[in-house]
Amino acid sequence: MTNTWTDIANANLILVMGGNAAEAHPCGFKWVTEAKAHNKARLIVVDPRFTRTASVADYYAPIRTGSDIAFMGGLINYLLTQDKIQHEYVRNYTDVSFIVKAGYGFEDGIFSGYDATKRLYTDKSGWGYELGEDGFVKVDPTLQDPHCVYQLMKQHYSRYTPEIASLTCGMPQDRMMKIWEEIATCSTPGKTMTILYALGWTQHSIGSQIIRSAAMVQLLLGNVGMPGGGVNALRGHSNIQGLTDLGLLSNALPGYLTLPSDAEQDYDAYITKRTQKPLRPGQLSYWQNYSKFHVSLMKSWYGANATAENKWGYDWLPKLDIPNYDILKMFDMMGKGQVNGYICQGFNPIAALPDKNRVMKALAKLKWLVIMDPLATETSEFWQKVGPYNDVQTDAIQTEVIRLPTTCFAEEDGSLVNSSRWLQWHFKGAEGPGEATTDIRIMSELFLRLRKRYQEQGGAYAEPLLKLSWPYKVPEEPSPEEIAKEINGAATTDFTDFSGAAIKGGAQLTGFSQLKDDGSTASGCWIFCGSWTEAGNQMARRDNSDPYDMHQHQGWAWAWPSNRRILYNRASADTHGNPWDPKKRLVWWNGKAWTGTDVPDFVVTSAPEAGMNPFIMNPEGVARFFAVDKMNEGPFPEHYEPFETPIGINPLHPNNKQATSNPAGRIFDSVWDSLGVAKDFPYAGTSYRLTEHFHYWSKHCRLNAIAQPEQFVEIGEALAKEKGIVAGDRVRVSSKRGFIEAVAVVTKRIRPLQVNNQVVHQIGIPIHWGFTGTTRNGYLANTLVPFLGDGNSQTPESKSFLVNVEKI
Ligand SMILES: Nc1nc2c(c(=O)[nH]1)N[C@H]1C(S)=C(S)[C@@H](COP(=O)(O)OP(=O)(O)OC[C@H]3O[C@@H](n4cnc5c(=O)[nH]c(N)nc54)[C@H](O)[C@@H]3O)O[C@H]1N2
Ligand SMILES: Nc1nc2c(c(=O)[nH]1)N[C@H]1C(S)=C(S)[C@@H](COP(=O)(O)OP(=O)(O)OC[C@H]3O[C@@H](n4cnc5c(=O)[nH]c(N)nc54)[C@H](O)[C@@H]3O)O[C@H]1N2
Ligand SMILES: [Mo]
Repeated sequence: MTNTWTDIANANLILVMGGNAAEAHPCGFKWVTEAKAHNKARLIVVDPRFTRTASVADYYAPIRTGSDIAFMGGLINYLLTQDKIQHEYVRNYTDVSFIVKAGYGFEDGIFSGYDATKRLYTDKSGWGYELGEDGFVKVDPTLQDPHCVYQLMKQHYSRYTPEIASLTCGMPQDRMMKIWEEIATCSTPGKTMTILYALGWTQHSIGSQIIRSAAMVQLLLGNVGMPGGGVNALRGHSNIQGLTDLGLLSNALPGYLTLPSDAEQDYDAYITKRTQKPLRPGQLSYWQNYSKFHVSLMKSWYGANATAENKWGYDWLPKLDIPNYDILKMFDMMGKGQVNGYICQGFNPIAALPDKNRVMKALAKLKWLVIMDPLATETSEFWQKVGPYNDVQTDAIQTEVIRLPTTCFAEEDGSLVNSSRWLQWHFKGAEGPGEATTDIRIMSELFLRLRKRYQEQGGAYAEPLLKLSWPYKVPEEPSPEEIAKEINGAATTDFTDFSGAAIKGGAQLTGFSQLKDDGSTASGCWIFCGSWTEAGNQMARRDNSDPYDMHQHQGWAWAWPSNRRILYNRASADTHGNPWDPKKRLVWWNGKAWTGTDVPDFVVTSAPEAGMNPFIMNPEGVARFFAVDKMNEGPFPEHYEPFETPIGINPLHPNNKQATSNPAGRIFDSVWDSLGVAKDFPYAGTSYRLTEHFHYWSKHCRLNAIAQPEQFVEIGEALAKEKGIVAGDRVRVSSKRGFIEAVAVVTKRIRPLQVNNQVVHQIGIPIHWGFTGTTRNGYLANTLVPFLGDGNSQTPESKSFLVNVEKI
């Protein structure tokens, strides 16, 4: 989230689109209720289904899965043509006046630089700003230059008329206009809209671009950095925010630092590339501190072994031979027999990943599979035949499965990072049962045994293991406190920090501005620096007071970065440093410094006259409508159809087949044959969760199993009638990849939509059933979903795929 859960209470308008917060985030949803009750906020919900969130909305409109960019593009066009934008904000805090390189182009759905055989934009050289001889961006403050971002954006979205948007989304035009008009009222500085989204936006082959289009809307309205504004990802598992923060993706390092590629063997070049100089005079470009964060990380991992002479152990970092080893790539390799063993920790891939049958075949190619989990999961049992639900030939599977039972979060101390970026400490509630041991212990013992083996016998490139620092009191089981302190970071020696303060060697650091690149500081994750200081564990704080009545709660837990609750909050004040509206005050210039109800996201001594801009993580200091070369399918979001489209063409590019679905989506050659077409599978399937279950493990709990005992699918009344299906019938839902059977729930909550002059029916498929646990056995919903994903995040397209439905 750019903002925080509690800040939703400051919103005037709440748009829930691409998520079902009342159901999937029932606890956080209370802040929506709070905004409605005490701020007279209005709630708009846009979802293919009339959800539990929709049931408490002021206004609801249906949308076809996978078409949100058409809606957002139409909205951008509406805001620009009706002049409903926050002018001063847009002019000063965004890139509208920047001149784009002459090489940038867009024709019939394809941006410049596309290589159709590689299905990638291999030449992104035109996707950037024009730089002057002084090294700074060229601008046209009049916004008249046809190649400035404003004109290019206006031109790009002029195609998204209300007619084409409605035709693509299946949302009636009058309903669409009603929502656009209401959103447009938030372009006045005193009124803010917040957007809450989750998987309804991410689980698409164009998911990242949907979210970008929402960010563009919020920038046009001047709603980023504002109380009650922002673009807010409601995250999933209790610590999934922490997972990305700590760099657990294949191409990441902690704190959003990045792993080098094979081509980056030279340490100095690696650092220089990531240390971008400011692109505007007088601007701060915060990533200029990259080397301080990186060296502190290496000192944290390798201790005294990381020295200036060995470039802080740079050679010990893996170098990527391909951009990333995401989960689709790993299972594709596994399926090709290129993976011997797999350690599966707190993950149930056969249930969670798309195309269950493909995943199962891949697991069967492994020599060994280690499962670290408190439960017997579908993945640990993948080799067992369980009626029709897991139809395998057990004796043909040779994979050796080893189960290592772990405790779960409630059986250990530790911290979780929630959607608000709050690190909250939690305390052990019970001892784990039986042989269960903590994940920390299992991983530590594995490491110690591997290290011993390498020490005794040597081996290929042992240094990364042998040089690791392991300073814990009990090496077999470091305590959560020791690890948390290490992640915060400490001085490795006496030193003087940026403010001139003398820091004693061994002292816990108070914040990332103290980090240095000369080896005198260590920090396992720079953005967490400040979470465990000499003053103690900040994550365990539970002060609920709200002195400014702005719902910021600075004393509750600890938020990264620097206990800041709202990112980019400098943008909540105008160019003179005054809040855009006194009721929406976050930070302001008091004549000497930036101060406020939140920790300023800025250089506190930089006076407004100095002209430094608010978005200090970008070298140009402003927010981008034009994504330069950061996205894989183009600088402006463009609507593409799901890979399995119920209408067969992209209404925006009916004559260009190449632009039907995301030209840079994540798909492997072997997958094309497993895709279905509307002739055979006419309905748009979408999968989702229910309050009563958590994925695939709450079905092991008796009470949850009682609350939702049996697998079902949701079918609209009109389609049910057409198919002769009545509530309670058993139906078969099939895709090109397989089928599931379940009870039919016939409902008014899913209506047929008019899309591109044809009727599209949508089928709702909850995800929670499987063949372990105490609910009735069911089929894994992911039997149906295609094995492909988003062009940037590689997230599978679990929200839009083609199915057929038959009564059994
Ligand atoms: N009770 C419970 N809570 C959970 C979880 C759980 O399993 N159980 N899981 C947690 C996890 S890990 C996550 S990631 C979150 C997910 O949280 P959510 O994303 O809110 O959950 P979902 O039910 O997957 O899907 C959200 C909604 O997106 C809609 N949708 C589908 N396609 C589209 C589309 O193209 N456009 C739009 N606008 N909407 C669309 C669906 O109809 C659905 O109502 O929930 C978390 N919370
Ligand atoms: N079709 C479709 N597929 C989806 C989705 C969808 O909406 N539609 N949603 C996707 C999303 S957003 C998600 S997050 C995934 C979820 O997919 P998974 O993360 O694979 O699902 P969970 O059932 O939450 O599995 C987590 C496992 O962690 C175990 N566990 C709990 N605590 C601990 C612990 O402390 N240590 C260890 N080692 N294990 C522990 C649990 O017992 C459980 O087996 O599914 C994805 N798949
Ligand atoms: Mo998730």
